[in-house]
Amino acid sequence: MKFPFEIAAFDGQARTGTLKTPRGDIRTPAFMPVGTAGTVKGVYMDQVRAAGADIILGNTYHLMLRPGAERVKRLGGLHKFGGWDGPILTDSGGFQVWSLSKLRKMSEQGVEFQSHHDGSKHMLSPERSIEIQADLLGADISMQLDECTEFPSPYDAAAKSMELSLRWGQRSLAAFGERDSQTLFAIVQGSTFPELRKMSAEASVAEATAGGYGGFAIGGLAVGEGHDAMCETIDVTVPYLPKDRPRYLMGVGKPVDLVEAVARGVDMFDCVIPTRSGRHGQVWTDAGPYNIKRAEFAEDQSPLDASFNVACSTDYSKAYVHHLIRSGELLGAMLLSWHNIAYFEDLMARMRAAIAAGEFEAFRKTFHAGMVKS
Ligand code: PRF
Repeated sequence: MKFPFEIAAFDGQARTGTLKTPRGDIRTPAFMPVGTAGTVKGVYMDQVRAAGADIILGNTYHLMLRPGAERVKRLGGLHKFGGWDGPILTDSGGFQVWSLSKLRKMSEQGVEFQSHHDGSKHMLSPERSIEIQADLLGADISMQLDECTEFPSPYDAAAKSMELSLRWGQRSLAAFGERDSQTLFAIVQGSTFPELRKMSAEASVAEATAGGYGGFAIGGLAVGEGHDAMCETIDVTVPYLPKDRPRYLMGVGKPVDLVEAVARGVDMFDCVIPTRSGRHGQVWTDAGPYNIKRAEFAEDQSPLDASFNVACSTDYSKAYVHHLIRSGELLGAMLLSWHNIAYFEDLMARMRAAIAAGEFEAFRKTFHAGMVKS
């Protein structure tokens, strides 16, 4: 089914609304914390929820290898297994094979790869990816299997790769069929070539099989092209996507990327930055990130971020978190992951409010003016 998507307000290209799912509403623009292996690393699910996340992401690739998709199914599905009763979006696996598995063989059929854990051999086809996501894990939103085109790629190679993703999209749709309470998103590819992005988007939108896609993702970005080329590619893709369906920019990004993509009409994001950079001591703020390991914080008794009404940000001093991270203590990684997720979710909430008030341009300017580094 296509989940109802109610857009409450537009401000320029930016829009705010609600994607309604049987497991709860997703307020857009939305940031989805990444729960790769059934856990948002280092953060309790109730903290994720309290930080303002409506939906989290899970990964086919990781879960099929460990603990195994059939096992997750036997244990009641991913929601029950991981203790998250809100919506879950799963990525289809191709991108993680591309970025994590050294040995992979692409064919029309799918992608054959060796596990990065133990070298065991596996096959991921569009049909198997849908079976894992929708039937075994029980994802609310499944993604078509795609090929993330390498950057840079010559035009012909990017065209071939995009066309393969289109064929895999058709097979993903056919395998998905009609479902009462789950939906499937397409992924637009085409590297940074405007004509390829147009072709990919138009062909995915035209796909009428089984009612078509419930949403449209922009894949193949944040792979080395840089912020400006990413923004230009979003600009040439969005006009070919339906206004009344959610748009999801995959694997993005830094706060400045989120603000600029929202300005261009993107509704959903996911990224490991809040948790991954938190584990390395980075603290995200409106002025950009700073590293708590720096010597100047060794005796700084001020809280991580006094402007935030979240315990991790107000109840622990910079000096304490500096000590925890320098000592490799688990709690340091946990507190910063939690703070960073709260920061990203708060940024989305401020963008939603600014769009609703017709003040997004003012917000965007203030945001850029305050950003001293990123
Ligand atoms: N495809 C899929 N997942 C992704 C990407 C993609 O292109 C990206 C690109 N940044 C992140 N995650 N399936």
